[in-house]
Amino acid sequence: MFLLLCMLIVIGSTLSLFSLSTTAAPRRDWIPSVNFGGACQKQEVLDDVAPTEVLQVEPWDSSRYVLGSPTAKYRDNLRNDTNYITSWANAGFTNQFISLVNMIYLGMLTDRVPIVPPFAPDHHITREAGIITFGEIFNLTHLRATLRIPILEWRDVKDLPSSSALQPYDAVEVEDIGCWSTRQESSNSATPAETHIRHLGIDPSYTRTPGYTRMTPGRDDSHVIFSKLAAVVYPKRPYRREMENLPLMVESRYHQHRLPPDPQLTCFDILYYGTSGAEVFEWRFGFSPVWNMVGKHLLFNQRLVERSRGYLRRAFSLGEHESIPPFIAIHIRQGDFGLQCNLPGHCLGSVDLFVDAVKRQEKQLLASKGMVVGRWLVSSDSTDPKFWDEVNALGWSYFDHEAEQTLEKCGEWQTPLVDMVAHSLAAGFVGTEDSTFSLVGGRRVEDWNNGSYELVTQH
Ligand SMILES: Nc1nc2c(ncn2[C@@H]2O[C@H](COP(=O)(O)OP(=O)(O)O)[C@@H](O)[C@H]2O)c(=O)[nH]1
Ligand SMILES: *[C@@H]1O[C@H](CO)[C@@H](O)[C@H](O)[C@H]1NC(C)=O
Ligand SMILES: *[C@@H]1O[C@H](CO)[C@@H](O)[C@H](O)[C@H]1NC(C)=O
Ligand SMILES: *[C@@H]1O[C@H](CO)[C@@H](O)[C@H](O)[C@H]1NC(C)=O
Repeated sequence: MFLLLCMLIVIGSTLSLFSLSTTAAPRRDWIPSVNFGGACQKQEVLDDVAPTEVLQVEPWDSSRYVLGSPTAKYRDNLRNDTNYITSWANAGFTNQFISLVNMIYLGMLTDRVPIVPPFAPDHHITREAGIITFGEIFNLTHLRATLRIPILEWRDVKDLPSSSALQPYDAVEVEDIGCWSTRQESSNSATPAETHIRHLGIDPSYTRTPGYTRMTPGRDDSHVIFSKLAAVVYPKRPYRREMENLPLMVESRYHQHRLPPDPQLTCFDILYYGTSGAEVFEWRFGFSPVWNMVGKHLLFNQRLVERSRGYLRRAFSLGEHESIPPFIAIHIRQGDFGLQCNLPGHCLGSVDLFVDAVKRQEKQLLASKGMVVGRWLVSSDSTDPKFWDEVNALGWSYFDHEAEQTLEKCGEWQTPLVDMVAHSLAAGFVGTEDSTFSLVGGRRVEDWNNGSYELVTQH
């Protein structure tokens, strides 16, 4: 972002329109003071313009990084002095979340302004659910101010159907673009992300990221290393090893064009498998740079938090204004995990498997904070009545989404969101091994509530 700040300084000192907060503003110390005498003093005076005379525009104010209101073609709204990054995503909500947060992180490494797409239906959510934008769920104002970088959404750039559109997949303008695919070498197609691409109105051709960006050389590795991707897509003097004559991987689906990767708007099919290079699926570990630097600063919008507090009060039979006592959230991932018994931890187990872990969390909260837990909230994607009977038998609470009519009133995306936001309010958390829905819930409890979490392996 350094270059962009400098640009603002120049504008600021000529028009006196913008001022930067003192910590962000580089002083023009590099201008040699010898032989300039009075000129340098004049510069100092300019730098110290009284705050009342200037309009405060933070450098991360994202409206500065598009030319104006959303346009029919995204390309007509990009600034010719700015570089951008975007990606699509696939699978369930949390898988998409991880992909998009990984993309924002790669934007930070490459001085590129992230353009965040909405969540779009794939597994778990039907096409009819339509899209839901990132900023409707997460507080981007807070994220921009915390990271001190601009972050755009696609809806800021291109005129797109809104979240309430019933068929948001027919963009008026379909634009050609060359993108990168992180797909492993044994596959000849990019990750489809069909609903994203249809919604955004883009028709990408793909070039596979160079072999050296992989965690493990070989044909079957999907994991790509952030710093190596950054070296390849950095706007100035990118690293060119293995870059010359990279073959096109797949031509575009609609127009059959064969564009090489776009230098100004770098785009990836997905970045779910991004890693610093230390480990695969790095969000599992305390050191995860993406979680620590970006993910944990993505707070839910206040309206969603208030809504989940309401659900908690009703589930715990509390009055409307009663405060919610410390509780343990328990996420039991079922659904398609039951169809994947060959994968470790993916067979469905009984609710009893979670009892010991819950007891350990209670003990720890008592020992470390003297906190006595008297409420438990279970959430799951299970639709099996026997499962919910077992939960009842343990005296644990759950949201009655049927009685609340969450789906009917709020739409398909909101049922998991109500549950997810409730998880983030817990004092302790027990989830399911290998579920990212659980993992990210646990990490929020750890970092936002100073709690702890444990993931249970189902067998
Ligand atoms: N409402 C609700 N939906 C869930 C729950 N657990 C899983 N799901 C659904 O299943 C999806 C799982 O996909 P994802 O979020 O990527 O997490 P993962 O597959 O568990 O790693 C979620 O996004 C939800 O749509 C739950 O406790 N409550
Ligand atoms: C960049 O855009 C500005 C106005 O938006 C224009 O004045 C300038 O000529 C453009 N520069 C190039 C290199 O196209
Ligand atoms: C977003 O965060 C900002 C600053 O942290 C806060 O003032 C604002 O109320 C939040 N907005 C929402 C919708 O939660
Ligand atoms: C966080 O919890 C630990 C115990 O688990 C406690 O010792 C510490 O004081 C807590 N920190 C804060 C800021 O509350």
